[in-house]
Amino acid sequence: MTAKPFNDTFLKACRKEATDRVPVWYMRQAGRYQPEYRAIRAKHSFFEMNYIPEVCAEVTRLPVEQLGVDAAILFADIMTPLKPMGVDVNIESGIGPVIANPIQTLADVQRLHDLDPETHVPYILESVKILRQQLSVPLIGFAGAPFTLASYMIEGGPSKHYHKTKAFMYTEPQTWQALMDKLADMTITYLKAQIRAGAQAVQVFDSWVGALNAEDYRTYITPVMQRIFSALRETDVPMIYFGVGAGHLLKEWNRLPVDVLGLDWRTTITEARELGVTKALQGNLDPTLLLAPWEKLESKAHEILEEGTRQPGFIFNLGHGVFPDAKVETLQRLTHLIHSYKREQ
Ligand code: 1CP
Repeated sequence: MTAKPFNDTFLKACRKEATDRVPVWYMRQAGRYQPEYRAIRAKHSFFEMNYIPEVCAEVTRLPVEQLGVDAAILFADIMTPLKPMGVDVNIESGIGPVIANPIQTLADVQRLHDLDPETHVPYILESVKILRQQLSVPLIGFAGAPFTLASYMIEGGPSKHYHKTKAFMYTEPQTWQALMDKLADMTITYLKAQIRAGAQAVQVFDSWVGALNAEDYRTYITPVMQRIFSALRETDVPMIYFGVGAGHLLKEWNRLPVDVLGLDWRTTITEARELGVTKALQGNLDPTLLLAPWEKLESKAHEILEEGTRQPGFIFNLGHGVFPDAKVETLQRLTHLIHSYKREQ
């Protein structure tokens, strides 16, 4: 069997180079909507799937083979590196991460270990190496951003309003800073290790940072994100920054040394461009449309393709992750639609 030629459309789009078709991948493209995933998950806990590189690689490859997407994202969670740092976290089915020892004091922050990827998460690096040999599309490594990780560590699990997190930030600014610094160190070290092992792009998930207004973002978050992306600039892989409901932060984000900004469905690509965003863009189909009639999904996907392809530097994705009740066939059909799209000149 001859190996497939390497498909670099995703990497080209990250660098704002012209591509002959629009690249696409989906956040949470590996997950419960796939019967094959559910069968593997029935045999292992979430973290066990991380610990066994062959399982991790299989689950990572599944959507590439099944959907024909243009990038793979390493199968892990933003919580994966926190466990060896001393965070007692479990992924509970139907809930998400649940933390038994939430952060409350400076002593709790100081007790967190520094991450040493080679000793703490060797299985992640091994999975990256295996995947690089198996894949003919780029492999995206990823990490959670400090605000989003802190929200789980302080709340003890998923949250709606992040009120404990924000109260902590306003009330204990020095402890908050210590926590941000610790998490930023981890993010940099972890992503650099993934890149050394072979990750060809990285995405930093700041899913919940949209809970902050622009002024608080500038005060409490910009410096730490600036530090993370500047440190990663030393590598030459493209960097993507994503958050949900963060349209009001786009001007701030556009000043960060990052290559691609991930949008959710609340901000259109045209609106982002009108705000002065110059980076490559990724997004932004509302994932609930995967559950809508095909005509509705098709017309919105078309609109996004037209907006996105007005200039080079566009990667089709959802505005957030695939829901467990989406259908594999819908994602296959959507991928085909995106790949067949030709812009009318
Ligand atoms: O294909 C992929 O994208 C798989 C790899 C992946 C990634 C990139 C998983 C597997 N999780 C993540 C990132 C992640 N995890 C984020 C950022 C992206 C996003 O906003 O969705 C966040 C916020 C988490 C935290 C998390 N882990 C949640 C969300 C909980 C909440 O606050 O609403 C959940 C449900 C998990 C568990 C999880 N992680 C990944 C999967 C497939 C699952 C479900 C596990 C299961 O089978 O029970």
